[in-house]
Amino acid sequence: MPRAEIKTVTESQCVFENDFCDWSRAPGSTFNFQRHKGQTDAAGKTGPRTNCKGSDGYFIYVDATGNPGELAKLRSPNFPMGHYCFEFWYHMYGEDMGTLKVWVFASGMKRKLLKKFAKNQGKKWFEFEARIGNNFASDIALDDISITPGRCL
Ligand SMILES: [Ca+2]
Repeated sequence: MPRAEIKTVTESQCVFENDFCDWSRAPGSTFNFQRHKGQTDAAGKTGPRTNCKGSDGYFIYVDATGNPGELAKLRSPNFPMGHYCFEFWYHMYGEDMGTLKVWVFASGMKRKLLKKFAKNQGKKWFEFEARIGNNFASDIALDDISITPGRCL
């Protein structure tokens, strides 16, 4: 499937109620995030029961059942050089929990873990990388991802 062209934007806010907004599957993925609402596991052993506001809205998650070790990567649109406030809600509950990383990329640079990222040259983008654990109790959920210009207040 051809990849859609990645847009350049100055801010992005997504609550996943209707779609994935500007977020897209990144190269190297073996699995997808999916939009969902309500409990992800009937027995309540993994995953959230509600969205991040405690209500019945949508969030996105990787469904660990039957998918051990899969890797789902979700890429933001591009952003011009500058400082941004990057905030998101995440939920990682389950005995076999995998890992969630957030990377920042900038053109002409190697990727860096976001928390260690300090300066950049040129446009940049962000990527979530969710690796499912060894068993079903490894759902990883995200919601309300916000990237806005300037520093976080
Ligand atoms: Ca939501």
